[in-house]
Amino acid sequence: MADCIFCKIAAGEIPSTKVYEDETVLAFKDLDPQAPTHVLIIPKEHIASAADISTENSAVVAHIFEVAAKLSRELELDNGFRIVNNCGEDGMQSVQHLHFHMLGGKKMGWPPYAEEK
Ligand code: DGP
Repeated sequence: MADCIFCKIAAGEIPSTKVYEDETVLAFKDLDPQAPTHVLIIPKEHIASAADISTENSAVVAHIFEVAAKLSRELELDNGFRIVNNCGEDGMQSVQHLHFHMLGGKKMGWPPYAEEK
């Protein structure tokens, strides 16, 4: 997608601090980290959000979780981590290219939402 910032990062047109890359997936450090370790894992293919995952494109999502498990060892998140996907307006998704936040290095709060139900 021509005007998608994460497509541009995947294509190397916008710089990022990469922590993992293969043919279908890229992981890089979040610009605005919310934990000592905060990595974004994205498919290189443009998928707008979790609401657009289908039988045709879901294999990359399984691969993203394999990559997350590998990264958890490399990034020494032995005590655990959290994977977050924000989807759509109510989910507070700000970049319209599917991405999974991988957060670790501290004890997380729960529940994750700040507003009243
Ligand atoms: P979300 O709210 O779930 O759509 O999260 C988008 C995340 O993307 C947010 O934590 C900040 C991060 N981000 C936005 N633009 C850039 C960028 O150009 N580079 C990097 N590394 N991260 C970005």
